[in-house]
Amino acid sequence: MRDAITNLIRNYDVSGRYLDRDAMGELKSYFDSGAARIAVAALINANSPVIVKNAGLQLFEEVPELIRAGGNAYTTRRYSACLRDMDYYLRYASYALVAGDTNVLDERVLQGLRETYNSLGVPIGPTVRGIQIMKDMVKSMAADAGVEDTSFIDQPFDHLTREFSEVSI
Ligand SMILES: CCC1=C(C)/C(=C/C2=NC(=C\c3[nH]c(/C=C4\NC(=O)[C@H](C)[C@H]4CC)c(C)c3CCC(=O)O)/C(CCC(=O)O)=C2C)NC1=O
Repeated sequence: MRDAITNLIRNYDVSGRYLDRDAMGELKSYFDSGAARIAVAALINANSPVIVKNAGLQLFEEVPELIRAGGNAYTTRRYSACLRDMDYYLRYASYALVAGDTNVLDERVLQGLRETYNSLGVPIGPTVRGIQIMKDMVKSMAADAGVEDTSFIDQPFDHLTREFSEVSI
């Protein structure tokens, strides 16, 4: 598992370089956004059940076939498996936000997931949509809480959806 700092140091160490101006710039931007990253992680922690529940409701409203007979989230077991997956994405996104790096998502979430989803017929498009809905919710909560620049929140969610979308091609 890597974070913004270990990743940077690793890259410089590989080529035996001292930390130069570019490195200082990257470090500065990471530390400058540090307080906001922590604030958003705290927001997610305090609201995760609400975020997951409401994002699920919105997803099923947009794609009602999912919870009809024959849909992948039909039956209470699969409905809760779906919400549990959404909860995984949100929790790991909060780790990646604090780390400033998406490596934790590759290592802990995405590895092998394609095969699992394909074998169980879990549809990728609606999964991507569910992740986008959560991103929008977290961003608007952060804005309401006074976080001025919420653009850094995109990174982990977009990484998840990009990896998923590539998988579905
Ligand atoms: C922390 C990393 C991690 C992830 C990401 C993870 C995902 C994951 N989701 C699964 C199932 C599932 N995932 C879904 C999800 C959905 N179905 C839909 O229609 C929606 C689009 C979507 C919710 C948004 C469903 C319904 C199942 C159960 C499928 C089945 O058993 O038939 C399974 C199969 C085993 C199980 O049911 O527990 C795994 C491994 N497990 C992990 O350990």
